[in-house]
Amino acid sequence: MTVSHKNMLRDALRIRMVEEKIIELYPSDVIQSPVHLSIGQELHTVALMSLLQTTDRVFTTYRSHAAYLAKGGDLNLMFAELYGKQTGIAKGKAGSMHLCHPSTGLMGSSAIVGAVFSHATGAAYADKLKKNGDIVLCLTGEGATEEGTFHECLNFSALKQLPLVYVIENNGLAINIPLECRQSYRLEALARAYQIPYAHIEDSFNIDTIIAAARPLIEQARSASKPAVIEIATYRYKEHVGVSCDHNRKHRDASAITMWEKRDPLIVDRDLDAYRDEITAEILEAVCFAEKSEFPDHDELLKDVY
Ligand SMILES: Cc1ncc(C[n+]2csc(CCOP(=O)(O)OP(=O)(O)O)c2C)c(N)n1
Repeated sequence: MTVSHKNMLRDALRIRMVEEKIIELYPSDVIQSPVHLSIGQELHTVALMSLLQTTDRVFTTYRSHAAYLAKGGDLNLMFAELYGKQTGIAKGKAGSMHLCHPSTGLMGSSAIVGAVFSHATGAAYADKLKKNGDIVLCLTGEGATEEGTFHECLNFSALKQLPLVYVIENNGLAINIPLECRQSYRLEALARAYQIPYAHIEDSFNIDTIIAAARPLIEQARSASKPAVIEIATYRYKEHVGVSCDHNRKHRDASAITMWEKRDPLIVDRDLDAYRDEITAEILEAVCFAEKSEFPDHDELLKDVY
């Protein structure tokens, strides 16, 4: 295993452990925000972000913890935001669903399904006009591709040849509705209809496969200003929103999680245990920072709000 593979696994484990801490804290109500956990979906996010530069910009959804941390977002500011504190990344106004960290390129996340397609497409258009060599990555679930804005953005980004990669995390569920009840199209055919290059990543736990599929499209977005669609088959371990499991409900097969967990490097690779103490210490420091921080004053309520 290469050093960079080890670093990616470590970074993915860090995201997993941050969310495990959120699960532990959640029943105490100190976290003042709904949470949509990425557990199961961390490794491909880290691998994709490793192909970006700091000035490349990322837009994502309410399921934002993995992208925020993988793009370099500050952990203290994230926990303070989840706690609703003044020191949070958005002074406690954003919560988990709207994390952002512009200085490292995480421009925004949105609870409105599909909204970030147009934000990302606009940002990529700006990059193209400025000729700054940066690219934009837009990370959403497959359910969001059912929104009309996705189709408009594909058309616009193909027409203007924007430096933009749409990454679609296909976890097979939108809340609790399975894919086969929702979509009449295949994403590949849709991308090809707009003459946009497409790659499918079948194994979201295999760093080599992810990098091999994504690198050419990301490089092409940068060097030749071309849009791309990357679809990743993945699995969300927890319920849509909240910290519990939903495998006891009817909408998914309870045996599937065992299949994913058996192959999950963050569970089966015991070498990663070497990183746990150091990550735990970092997380405890961030929680402590959040706990010691003040809540915003009442007169902050309408500041920075448009
Ligand atoms: C415009 C809009 N419609 C509906 C919703 C309610 N909603 C929230 S999440 C979600 C499912 C999205 O699924 P997907 O895009 O696959 O992402 P995942 O949650 O699986 O990451 C829906 C329908 C919303 N937030 N915004």
